[in-house]
Amino acid sequence: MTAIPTDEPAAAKKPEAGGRTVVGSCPLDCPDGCSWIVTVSETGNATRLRGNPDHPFTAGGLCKKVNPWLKMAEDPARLMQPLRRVKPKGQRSANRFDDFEPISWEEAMDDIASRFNKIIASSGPAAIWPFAGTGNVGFVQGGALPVGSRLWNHLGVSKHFLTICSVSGHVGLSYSVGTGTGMDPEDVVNAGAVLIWGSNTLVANQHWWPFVERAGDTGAPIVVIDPIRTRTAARADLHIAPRPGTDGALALGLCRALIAADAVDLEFVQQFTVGYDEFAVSVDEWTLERVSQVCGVPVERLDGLVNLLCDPGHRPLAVKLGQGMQRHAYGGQTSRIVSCLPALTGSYPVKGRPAGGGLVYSTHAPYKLNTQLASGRHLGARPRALAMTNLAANLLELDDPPVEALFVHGANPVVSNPDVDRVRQGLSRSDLFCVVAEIYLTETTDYADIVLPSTMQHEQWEVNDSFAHMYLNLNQPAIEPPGECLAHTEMFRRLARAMDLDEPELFASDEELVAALIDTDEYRAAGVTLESWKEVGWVRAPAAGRPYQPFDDGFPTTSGRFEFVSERAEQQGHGRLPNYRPPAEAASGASDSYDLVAIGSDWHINSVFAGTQVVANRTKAPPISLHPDDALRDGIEHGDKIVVFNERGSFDAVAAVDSRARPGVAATTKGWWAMGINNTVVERDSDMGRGAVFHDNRVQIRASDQTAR
Ligand SMILES: Nc1nc2c(c(=O)[nH]1)N[C@H]1C(S)=C(S)[C@@H](COP(=O)(O)OP(=O)(O)OC[C@H]3O[C@@H](n4cnc5c(=O)[nH]c(N)nc54)[C@H](O)[C@@H]3O)O[C@H]1N2
Ligand SMILES: Nc1nc2c(c(=O)[nH]1)N[C@H]1C(S)=C(S)[C@@H](COP(=O)(O)OP(=O)(O)OC[C@H]3O[C@@H](n4cnc5c(=O)[nH]c(N)nc54)[C@H](O)[C@@H]3O)O[C@H]1N2
Ligand code: SF4
Ligand SMILES: [Mo]
Repeated sequence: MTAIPTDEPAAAKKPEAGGRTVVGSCPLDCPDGCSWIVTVSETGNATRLRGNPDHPFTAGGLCKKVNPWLKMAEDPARLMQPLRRVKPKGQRSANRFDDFEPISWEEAMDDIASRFNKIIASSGPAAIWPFAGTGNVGFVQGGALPVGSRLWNHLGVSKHFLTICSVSGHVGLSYSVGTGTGMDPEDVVNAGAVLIWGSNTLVANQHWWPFVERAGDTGAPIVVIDPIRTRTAARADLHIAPRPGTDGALALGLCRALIAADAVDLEFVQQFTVGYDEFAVSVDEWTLERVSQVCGVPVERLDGLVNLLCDPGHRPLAVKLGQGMQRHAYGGQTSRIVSCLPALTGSYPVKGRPAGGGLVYSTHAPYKLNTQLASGRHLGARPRALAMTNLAANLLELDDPPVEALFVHGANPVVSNPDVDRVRQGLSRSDLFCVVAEIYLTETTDYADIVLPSTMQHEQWEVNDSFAHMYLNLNQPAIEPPGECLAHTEMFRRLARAMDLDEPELFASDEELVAALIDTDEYRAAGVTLESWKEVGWVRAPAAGRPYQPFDDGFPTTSGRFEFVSERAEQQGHGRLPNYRPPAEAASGASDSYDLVAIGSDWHINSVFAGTQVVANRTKAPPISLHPDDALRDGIEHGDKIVVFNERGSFDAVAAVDSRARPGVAATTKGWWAMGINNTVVERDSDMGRGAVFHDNRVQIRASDQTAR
């Protein structure tokens, strides 16, 4: 297999330093779900972290974001004890720690318990909002269930919808495929062509790339559709750069072209789909000329893609559906449209067809964990659900009852949420009680009343799945937590005690919670026990057969088939047929403004570690890449200081004039704490699932008075 592209590939080959090794897993919101090995010295220190060479997807390498993990854990800025705010919210001292006083765990828990009890008595439990982010996406300590669910269910507080990441695509695909799980990404090695649509795979999903390359080695062309010439796009055989948010039009045009060229797999369509005839008529308006106008891509380039898709030698077709194109007003619908391409080309892994094509989006279906038991859903009902991406509106406008307390963990909304100026306003409310469990002081802890020091992954129990493979990783604590850091699970046990609760399920140990997750007939039948799992550290999800043939019994839709037409979509206001609508702000074609697209950085994942000295020593605040034609028009030169602004907010940056972004697009990366990119992003729901519209963002750019040159 092609080597894993990590910046330190030799690390895994160094001889063992001595001491014992503990298998764990990366907790970050990254599709790759790496399994890792921690070496622990005889004195109980973690001395080395490396990728697990035995894990089929990790294959021995981590990534440059996580390689310095142990350094991050020992950073002097790491939180080591509970803190209580002593300065006004929102004002930060030169030394962030000066805004707080250290307190004991007992004081912290008593403060939180008495405030929560007061709020419950006066306004009801719905006034409390547990706000879980993606800093850790595990099932025990992180945002997957999320952690604390047993307590939250028992109290009946507001439910948290983790809408910040991939929800629109999931809902969009539910109307056509019936699920977000379309194929085993490893099976891409058997693909006849790979279409990477709105994903910077080499950076955001790098452990999948070797599998893609293996398909390439056997002659499968690799196509990337992305308004930015990312590292992935630069490596592709064909790169199409549409205007942001116009992918639906492009996909409909490709469907029409396949139909017009008689290149549709009619046998598949007849046997496994519904609504094809109606769909075929509806796409007739999407000629390549029209697509070219809407997407801003020359017809000749589109022709190249059409020829490739029509070639029966390039099947099955594997489409990697990234998150880029769903972060728009009609992002859900776009995902639904793109899912039609593997259907028209007969590529989904159905009975009798080789696995190798379909959609790569999520891999959640085969895990089948007992989340019901682990989260204690039977312990109580939740009165309402609040969307993570509506934080500002929920803090500033919600009534009956208003949000009076937040318990934030693994989230940094002052960097990552949309409309950060309004988020700050909401968090500044003097009547809001805000608890943040963190590993560092962040832009968000500037608004915390109480800060709780969390353990990091190598110090805690955790269970992690992946959204790019089908192995379930077990993370075992390798070392004792430093200072007074506590696992989130322990925080919730202590909080339950401080609130005078006596429901026994609130006090389950971490190992009991881990065991609850695999307490199912399927895991039992596969012989997966906590003990056997501990030894290896990962297990292939029992429901993920090899090859993975999820549609052997039909598609999980109402009709049991892939649905080109969907009654349910029609009832829910999304149209009976897949249909294109332009984005709200992007792709306007106006020559006085840009579509701002901020994607994953090479150096950090979202805002995790992005404000630390370790990262600052390795990289600088990201520049804003502008196309040379745009820069020339606006009198901006490479290295100029610029101001990026719109009616919602502004931020300062440095321009990079290069050919990364297509004309009309300003490209940068997300997560850098001090930059304020999301000051300009609107807090608007996408069409499906209340997803965020991060890339549907029109901004203006001007040179600062003072230039860097
Ligand atoms: N190194 C690194 N890896 C990461 C992350 C990170 O921050 N850093 N973040 C992680 C997280 S949380 C997630 S959700 C995943 C996301 O990973 P991806 O699915 O790769 O999502 P994005 O980074 O949002 O955008 C991917 C690509 O979509 C392109 N794009 C933007 N708008 C459009 C559009 O309208 N149409 C098309 N066709 N393309 C568009 C962008 O230019 C970008 O190259 O990555 C994870 N991996
Ligand atoms: N403009 C723009 N904005 C975006 C996106 C985009 O593409 N463009 N992408 C969006 C996406 S895909 C996502 S997923 C969101 C992410 O947004 P969030 O879910 O808010 O995640 P982060 O901003 O990364 O913040 C995670 C926090 O968790 C902390 N943390 C890390 N590990 C631990 C731990 O073990 N315990 C605790 N308690 N804390 C920990 C980190 O220090 C960090 O402050 O951002 C979104 N924001
Ligand atoms: S961030 Fe992704 S690639 Fe890096 S170690 Fe974690 S799971 Fe692996
Ligand atoms: Mo994400």
